[in-house]
Amino acid sequence: MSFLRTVTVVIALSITTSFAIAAEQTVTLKVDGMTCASCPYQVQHALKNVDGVKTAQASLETHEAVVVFDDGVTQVAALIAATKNAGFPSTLKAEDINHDEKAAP
Ligand SMILES: [Cu+2]
Repeated sequence: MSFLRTVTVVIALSITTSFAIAAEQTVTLKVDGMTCASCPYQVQHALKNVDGVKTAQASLETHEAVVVFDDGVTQVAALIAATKNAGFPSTLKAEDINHDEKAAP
């Protein structure tokens, strides 16, 4: 629990220091444990239950979930926690955000 709390604090600090304006973000999660056609729906359902998530699209073929969310309301850690709690551990695969380092080659 203390690790989770530390992560939460770090995220909270990074939000207050680097996110002046809430924005829509799109991330791709690598999702483990999807084995049949209904699994992606469970993943999507779990993600869409997270406050701030606009859309979630999970794929059995790629084992990925693409999530659009408001970064002023939630963060990637909450998305990952949501899939994990639903039985599908996930990790961040790609982050499509407007950070400055993203623009650099
Ligand atoms: Cu399944």
